[in-house]
Amino acid sequence: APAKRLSDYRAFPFELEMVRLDFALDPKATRVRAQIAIRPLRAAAALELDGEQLVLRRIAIDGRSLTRDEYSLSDTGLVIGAAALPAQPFTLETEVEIAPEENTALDGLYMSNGMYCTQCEAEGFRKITYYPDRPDVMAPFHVTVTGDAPVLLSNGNPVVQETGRAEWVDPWPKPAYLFALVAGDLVAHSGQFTTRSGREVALNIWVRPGDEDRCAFALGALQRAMAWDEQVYGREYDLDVFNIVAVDDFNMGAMENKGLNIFNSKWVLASPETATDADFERIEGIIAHEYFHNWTGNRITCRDWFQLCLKEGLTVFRDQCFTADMRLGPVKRIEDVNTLRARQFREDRGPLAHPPRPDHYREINNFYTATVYEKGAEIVRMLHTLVGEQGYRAALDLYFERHDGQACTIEDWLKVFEDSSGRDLRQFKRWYTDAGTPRVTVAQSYKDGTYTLEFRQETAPTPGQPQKPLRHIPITVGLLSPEGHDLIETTTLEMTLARQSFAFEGFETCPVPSILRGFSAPVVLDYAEGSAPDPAFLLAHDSDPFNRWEAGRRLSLANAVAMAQGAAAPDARYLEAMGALLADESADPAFRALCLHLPSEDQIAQSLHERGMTPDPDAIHTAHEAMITALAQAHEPLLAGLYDAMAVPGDYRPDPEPAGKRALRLAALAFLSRLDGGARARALFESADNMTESLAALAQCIGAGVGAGPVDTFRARWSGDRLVMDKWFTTQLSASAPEQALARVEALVEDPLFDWKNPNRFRALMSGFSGNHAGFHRADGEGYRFYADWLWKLDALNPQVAARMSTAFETWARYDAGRQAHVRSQLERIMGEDGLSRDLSEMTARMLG
Ligand code: BAL
Ligand code: ZN
Repeated sequence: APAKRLSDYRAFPFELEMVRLDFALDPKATRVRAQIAIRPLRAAAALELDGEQLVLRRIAIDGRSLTRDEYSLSDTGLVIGAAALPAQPFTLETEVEIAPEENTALDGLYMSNGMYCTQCEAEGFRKITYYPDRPDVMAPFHVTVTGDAPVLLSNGNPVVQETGRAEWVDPWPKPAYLFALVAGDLVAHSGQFTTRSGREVALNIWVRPGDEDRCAFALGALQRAMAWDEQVYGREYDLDVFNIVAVDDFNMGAMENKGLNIFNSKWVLASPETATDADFERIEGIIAHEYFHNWTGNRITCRDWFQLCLKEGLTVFRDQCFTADMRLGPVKRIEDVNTLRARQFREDRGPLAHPPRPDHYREINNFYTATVYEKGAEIVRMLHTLVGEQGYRAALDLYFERHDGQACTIEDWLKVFEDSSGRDLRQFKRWYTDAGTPRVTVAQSYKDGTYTLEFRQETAPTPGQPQKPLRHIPITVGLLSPEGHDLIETTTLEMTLARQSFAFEGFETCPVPSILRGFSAPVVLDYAEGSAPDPAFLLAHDSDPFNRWEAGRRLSLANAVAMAQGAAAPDARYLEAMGALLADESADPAFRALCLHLPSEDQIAQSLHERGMTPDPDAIHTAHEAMITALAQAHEPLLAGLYDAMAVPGDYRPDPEPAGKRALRLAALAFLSRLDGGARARALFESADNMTESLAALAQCIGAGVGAGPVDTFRARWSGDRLVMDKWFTTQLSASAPEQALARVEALVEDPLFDWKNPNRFRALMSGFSGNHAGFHRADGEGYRFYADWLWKLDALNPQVAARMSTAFETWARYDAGRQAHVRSQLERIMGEDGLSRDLSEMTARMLG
């Protein structure tokens, strides 16, 4: 198929006034009748409807069946010629048959554990009925469902609920990608919320019987999100019910269907015994994210899929701010930047780099990426920084007022900021249209009391974009005295030129710069020769928590890079600085835990590549291990003290305070396990009453090589719990020694619990393996071969997940010629296979370049 292009956008020449759908459910032959009230907007236009894998039984206009020459059918849709269409409003009726049971791609209407469910974003609705499956076509829906399931759900409010039959009305015009239907044997964990104008909303979390005691946290998170959106954005919920359904087989994390969110059960179900602190935090964030889409995505949607980051970048930013408010703001910011660098910077440096708003694609499902989501959120954050808190709220108020009920573009979005703030954002728009991570280099000088920062910016070419115009970059800075006190108020400099200087006057001595506070722009920051502040000083004194952490990371990375190139040990100043931080009881435990997390091996490889060197995965692994051992040896008493002091007495609570203590305790355990042969880990594994400690202890037991005991015990205890078993698969691979990773993964695919058709299980195993950096990047290429075999196998069943998982190969150009040749031969092998999906073929072709 040829690429779709942004420049080809044309408005749809019809308006849909009402959509009535009638489903008669059957696993093998579900019948879908559609009655669509259509108003022509332009004379003599043909009516183009998308449709895939549908068996057409009837098609009529205003009750008259169409003759075969009045429409044409293809694999991708149906076109009714203009001659067959009335000039006045008319009703189109169709009846199709589909087979949910045979739908293994989990896109459209499918079955999971005997339950019917749907996933329509981006283009799944066309597998349900013939329809203009594009986000700019919005309509109210009236849905009737008949079937023998006890619970029958769709979007909107229920108007009929009888045994075997339900009707749902969604009065808010919506695009088809937000349609949802669920039918099955489900039980609800229920609650309610009263909106600020007094609307009573019934809240239900629907799960399989047996899971209802794992819903309370998600329900509370939903109530907190609803209150937060009223307080912070002035946005209120607009239906009488809000339903969430947990589904075991799901391609995505969750989906914001209007009034009927469908969630991967991984991101709803939580109990202390089965979910980790990180899971609890993620669940809260994802529940909020999907809820927030009700306004940013549903009430105001995207004109076309090129604008995906309009809803995703904004909604990620909103969920980040929500979590920051619910938990520890600075810790959340550090976690988000870590994710951004690990996923988006990695994407931006490789063959899959694309702008947050791409201008062409073959398969839109391949663009649900870190660039669209996480970088999209960074762009909204920069707008927030540029116009300030009040300016941001004014812009958002205008956005909702001006565009409610519309399908919008990035241009519309930027225009509300321009109109409400009076700013010119034409240069800023580059962040949306251009790929690549800018590199900002700063040089400092000091003379006669004046301190000057001179910045340079450059962005390397990315696929299809050889020229990189200059960006508008907000750079938030502070200046510190030699004693570590702030000398100025934190201020944001706006860089718009290739080279730009900013002078600060009135200093008796040369200050110490704290640059890019809060990570005010998604750039790589470098220092010119002689201009770098001492990271140990900033780690000890910076009042900006992000930059304090960043200083520690700079130190860690510099040491890791040096050791990967042969340095025998980390330098003494680094060990000393980390020790001082560990001992700093004024620093939050969660913050100290983050400082103790060394950069991952993949991050070290990326850092070497950024510095023009070829990473050697084995040397990186050795260096990483040696750093952990050196830190452990240097600070054993301190670490042991923390391990004991951070134990949290009493019942488990997933709150930020005890979670922070556990994080620090478990970070200390990771070091101590290098010295005690895994004794502490083993004891903790046996005594832990919560999954956070249990899983971390399991990982350390594996790393310390205490034998198969804990691995087998864990499996025996949790074999009936699918979500916990996913963790078991992942942890064995991520924690195993690289030279054992391939043998282990080859054994695990033979485990009867490895259900490769379940996306969570497949991802758990394969991401665990590819996350074992040196194990995956074996010099003999056998890791690549194993992985490619499975991608190809999965592609025949579930192209979306196969394509998503193929990104394990996106970094291949970093490595030596031998590894490159191995990856290339695997990608070429996949490319040469018959029947390859459009999803995986696009990804493979882009990676081959
Ligand atoms: N719209 C797909 C899932 C999400 O981003 O919320
Ligand atoms: Zn989203």
